[in-house]
Amino acid sequence: MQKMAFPGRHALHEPSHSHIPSSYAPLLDPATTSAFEAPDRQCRRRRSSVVALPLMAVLLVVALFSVVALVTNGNKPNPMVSTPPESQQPENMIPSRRGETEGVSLKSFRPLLGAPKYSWTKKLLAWQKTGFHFQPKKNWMNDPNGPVFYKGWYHFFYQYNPYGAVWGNIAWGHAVSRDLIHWRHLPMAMVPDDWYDINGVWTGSATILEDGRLVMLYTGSTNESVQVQNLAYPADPLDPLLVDWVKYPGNPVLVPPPGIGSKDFRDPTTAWLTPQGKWRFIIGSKLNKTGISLVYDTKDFKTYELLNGLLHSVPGTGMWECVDIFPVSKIVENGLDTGENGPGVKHVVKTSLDDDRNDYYALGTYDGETGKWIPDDPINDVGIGLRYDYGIFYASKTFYDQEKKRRVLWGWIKETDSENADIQKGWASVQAIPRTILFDKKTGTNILQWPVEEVERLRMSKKVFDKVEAKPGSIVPLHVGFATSQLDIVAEFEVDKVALESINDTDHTTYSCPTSHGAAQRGALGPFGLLVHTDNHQTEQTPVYFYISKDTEGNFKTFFCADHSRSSEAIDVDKAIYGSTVPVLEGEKLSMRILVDHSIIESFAQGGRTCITSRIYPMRAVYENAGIFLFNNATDATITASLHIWQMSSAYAHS
Ligand code: DQQ
Repeated sequence: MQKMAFPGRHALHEPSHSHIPSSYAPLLDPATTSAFEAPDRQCRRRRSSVVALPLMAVLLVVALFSVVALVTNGNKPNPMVSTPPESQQPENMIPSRRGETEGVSLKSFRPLLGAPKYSWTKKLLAWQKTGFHFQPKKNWMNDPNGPVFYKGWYHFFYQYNPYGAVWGNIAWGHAVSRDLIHWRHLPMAMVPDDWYDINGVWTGSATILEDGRLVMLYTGSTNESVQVQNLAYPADPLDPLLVDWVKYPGNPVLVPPPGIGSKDFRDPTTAWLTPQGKWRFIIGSKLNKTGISLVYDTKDFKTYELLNGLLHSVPGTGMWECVDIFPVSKIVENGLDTGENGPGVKHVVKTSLDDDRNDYYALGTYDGETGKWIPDDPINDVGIGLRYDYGIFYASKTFYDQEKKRRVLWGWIKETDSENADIQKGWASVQAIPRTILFDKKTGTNILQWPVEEVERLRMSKKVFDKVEAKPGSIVPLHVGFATSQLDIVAEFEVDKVALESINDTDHTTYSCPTSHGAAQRGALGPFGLLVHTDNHQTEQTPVYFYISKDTEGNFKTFFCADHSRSSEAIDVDKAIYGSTVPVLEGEKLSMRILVDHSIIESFAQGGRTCITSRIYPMRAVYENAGIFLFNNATDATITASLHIWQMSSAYAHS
C-alpha cells in the first residue's frame, strides 16, 4: 500500500486541487500499484467510540412500554390477542451511541432504558442467522458499498468492523458472486490505515470507465474526523476477483467545500458521463436543517469542479447520507445505465435521512445541462414522501448490472435488539436480498422493487393452497409439510365483494400502520394476511397484512403493514408496527410476496409498490415450533386466499 506523507492540518481547508500534485502517476497505471497488506496486519489503530448517555427515568420507560395495548372491537372473536410475555428481570441498559460523535447516524439500536433484558441461549441466537441473505461470517456490517459487475463477477463491498459486532474500525469487507445469491468471502478490500481514512473507510461507489477500468470513490474520516473523499482502484485490473486495492497516493481528492460542515460531507455516488465528456457524481450534505446534494464534475478523478447550485435540496430533512440518483425507463422493461436520459426517462433521487434513519426516494426529471433535478410531486419530495421500504432498511445503494441490463438495489438491515445480544451472538446486521428496480408504468407515481430473479433458484418443495376461505375473526393454519424458517411465499387475496360494497366510511382518515394497534386492531375490511414465525398458540407471531379503509364517497385506501409487537416475548427488542399505503388499481387483486429467512422477513405488496423489511427475534416461534397461518381479523369481510409456498434452500457462502 502506498502511503502519503501526513499533510499539515491546513491542507484540509484548501481547495482540493491545491494539494494534489500534477506529477502523480496516471490513474490506474499498474506501475503505481503495490501489494496489499494482509488484512490481519491492517486496521491496527482502533478507537473507542463509547459515549455514555445520561440516565433516563425508568418510570417514563415503563409508561412507554405500556402504550403497546391490544385493542379489540365488536363481539366477534379477536384471534390476535395473545398471552402476555413471561416476566423478565428488569435491568438498566445504557447502550453506547455509536456513530453519532463521529458524524454519522446512530449505529446501535437503543432499547428503552430500564427495559428488562432477555438472556438469549446459543440455540436461539444460532436460529437468527440467515440461510440465503448476505452476511459476513462474523462481526459488524453496515452500508452496502461499491456494488458492481466486473469481468463475470458481482462484487459486493460493505462497511465492516473486523474486530467485533458493534460499529467502529470501519473497513471495507468484500465478497464476490456469480448470481448475487451465492457469495464467496474475500479479504478486506480497504482498511483504515492512512491519515485521510484512519477513522473509517466509509461509504463509496464504483464507476466503470469507458475503457472498462474501475475506480472507487469513498468517504474517509480523517485523523481529525473530517469527512473527505478518496480514490481507490484495483491493483490488478485483470484480476476478475479484484482482491487487491490501491488507495490513490494523492488522497484526499476532495475536502468539504466552504460553508459545508467538516462532518457533513459523505458518500459519493457512482459517476456518469455527461454529454460534455465529464464524469459527474453527487455527495450528500446539509445546510442547517436543509438536506442537500452537491454535484461534482471531473475528467480524471483527481481534480474536481463543484457545480454552481445543488442537484436538489429539501428543507427540514437534515443530513442526507448515501444519496443516489439513477434513471428509470417509462418505456422499456429493463434498467438503465446511470448516465442515460431522454424523453422516455425519469430519474429517481434517493436519500438516507440521518435524522430518522429511513431511505426516501422521489421520481422526477434530471436536467443534464444545469445539473438539477425537479420532483414530479413536490408534496412527496425526497425525504418527505415515499420510502424504499417501510421497515428496517437503510443506507441503500443501486448499481447498473450491465450483464442483465437491470438496476439492482442493495440495502442494509440493521439489528433492532440490544447491543449485548449482538456481542453475544458475534455478528450484527444482514443485507436485504438485492432487488431489481423498475418504474411502475401502471401508476406512474412509484417504483417497483422485486427480489432478483436468481433467488427463485433456491426454491425447493412447494405447497399450493387454492382459495382458502377465512371468515371474519379466524385463523387458518397452513400445513406446508416442511420447515418454515426459509420460505418464499406468493399470496393473492380476494375480499368479499358484498362487504366491500356495503361498508361505508371505515377509518379513512385515521388509520396508519405505525400508529394503529397492529393486527389486533379490527376494522370492517381488515386486517387480513399471514402470520409468519408463529407458534401453535400464536403467543409469538409476526403478522404481515393488508388493511382496507373506505371513505363516504366509496374511495378505498389500502395499507400494507408488518406488526412486530408480538414477534418476540423478549422485551429488549424493537416492537414497532411498520408499513404504509399501497396503490391498488381497478381490477387488481391484492397480492403479497414474502421472503422468510430466519430472523429476516422481506415483504412486497402489489408487485413491489410498497415493501417492508422485518428484523425479528422470536424465542418461542423458532425451529420446529414455527408455523405459518392465514388470518382474517376483519369484523365484516370474508377473505379468500390462494398461496404458493416454497421451502428455500440455503445459499452457502464459500470461504
Ligand atoms: N455509514 C457510513 C457513512 C454513511 C453511514 C459510515 C450511513 O459513510 O453516511 O459507516 O449508515
